[in-house]
Amino acid sequence: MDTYQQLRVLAEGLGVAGFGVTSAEPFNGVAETIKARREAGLVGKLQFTYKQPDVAADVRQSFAWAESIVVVSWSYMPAAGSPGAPAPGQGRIARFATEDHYRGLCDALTQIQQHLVAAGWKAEVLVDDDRLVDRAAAVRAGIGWWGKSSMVLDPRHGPWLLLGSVVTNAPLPVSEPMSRDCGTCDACIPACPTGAIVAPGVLDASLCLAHWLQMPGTIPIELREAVGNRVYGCDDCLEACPPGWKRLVDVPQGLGHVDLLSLLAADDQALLKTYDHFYIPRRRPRNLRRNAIVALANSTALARSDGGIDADGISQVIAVLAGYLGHPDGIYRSHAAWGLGRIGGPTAEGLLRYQAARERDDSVATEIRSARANVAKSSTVRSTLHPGTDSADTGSIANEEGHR
Ligand code: B12
Ligand code: SF4
Ligand code: SF4
Repeated sequence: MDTYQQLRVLAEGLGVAGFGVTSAEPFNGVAETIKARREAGLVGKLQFTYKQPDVAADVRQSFAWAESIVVVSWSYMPAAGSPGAPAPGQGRIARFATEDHYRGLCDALTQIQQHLVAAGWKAEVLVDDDRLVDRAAAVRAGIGWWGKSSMVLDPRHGPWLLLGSVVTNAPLPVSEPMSRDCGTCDACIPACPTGAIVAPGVLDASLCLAHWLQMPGTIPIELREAVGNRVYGCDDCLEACPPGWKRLVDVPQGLGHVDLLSLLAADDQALLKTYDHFYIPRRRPRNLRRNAIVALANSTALARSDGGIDADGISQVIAVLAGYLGHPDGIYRSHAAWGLGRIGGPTAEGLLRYQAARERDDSVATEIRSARANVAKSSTVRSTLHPGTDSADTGSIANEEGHR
């Protein structure tokens, strides 16, 4: 068996979904596309491959000796399961992160690397690395095709794939790209809750929820309702993708749920331990709590409107948000203010009024004003449509102050 065959047999034995090889030549048009998207304002706050597009589109700039790129895909379904119906107070984690699904992929890549090194070649593993656009390598190595959602998919697994590569100086035979595309399907485009797929294959990351849930700072106010109960990642464009539907049946239900109140009560150390496999900038789980605040408010507001939560449940949520409204960190205060505005009711209004009088940070003060306007709007709508519905929420500010 030649080296290519040995690697293929090894990879398949390790359970990869797809295996292919491409040359280490630069990826035509990729650096230009990234630059054009940056210019057009489509990349949000992304760094990663967007930092140095010429490097990410040409592995030889990082590994001058590179001849070939061995690419594998790894399917995380059915292991990642399905979240099932949303429940009040429960957040959702996208399937690729329900556990560390990269582990199997990285183990397989490491064994491929070790095999090459043992045979006397140089080899480096690259996964989610700023020095390689993984999808460009996968498409050229014939692992799948570039979907209109911008995901790489294959006919057997749909888009439920993670991708990784081993760059080597071994001169391996290259695979043919797949002769498939999405055809007339465009199901992922309307499935996106924020309209982030602005044209086939073109993602506006500044509208993508997966992007905002990873990034530090403020989640744009106009996207927060669309965040729904998501805490990390978003799967809507993947779930809409017909080639992946067969992977959604007969999977364990109820995975990827997180109890939002517990998450918000946990300390940094506990969060870093539980969510070690998430991308957590500077190892500060602040984004995770910020996301959980937004998810908790959305989940409570929805449950309240369909009677899925009682007055005690609402008081418990408001008490937690009140704690974050008094937090020294302005990011928590602004998102908690928004959350209280989203839930509404006299207690929320009282808390917001109380904090408005003390707030020294202009951007948080603006958020509090807009949250109070939301409370006013929602109570007008509630009392018009359902007279008396605010009566369950009779808590006073004095009650809530005990929780700060
Ligand atoms: C930055 C990044 C993100 C950003 C931006 C995503 C993006 N679309 O670029 C954010 C944070 C939003 C993100 C989200 C997700 N990501 Co991400 N992400 C990356 C990262 C680090 C770089 C991606 C990159 O360089 N993009 C550059 C741009 C230019 O590429 P592109 O958008 O695909 O553009 C190409 C297409 O538009 C195509 N094209 C051009 N014209 C046309 C026309 C048509 C008709 C078509 C079909 C295509 C097409 O050519 C362009 C390139 O030249 C990679 C890891 C890596 N190092 O590569 C992971 C990676 C892409 N992410 C991954 C995953 C799993 C996700 C999520 C599914 C996670 C989740 N569930 O929340 C979502 C999916 C969102 C989506 N629809 O893409 C996987 C994707 C695997 C796969 N099967 O494709 C990767 C490869 C990580 C990995 N190692 O497995 N991600
Ligand atoms: S990940 Fe979610 S927000 Fe991003 S493009 Fe897909 S459906 Fe839209
Ligand atoms: S939903 Fe349809 S158009 Fe979108 S990536 Fe999947 S197959 Fe392609």
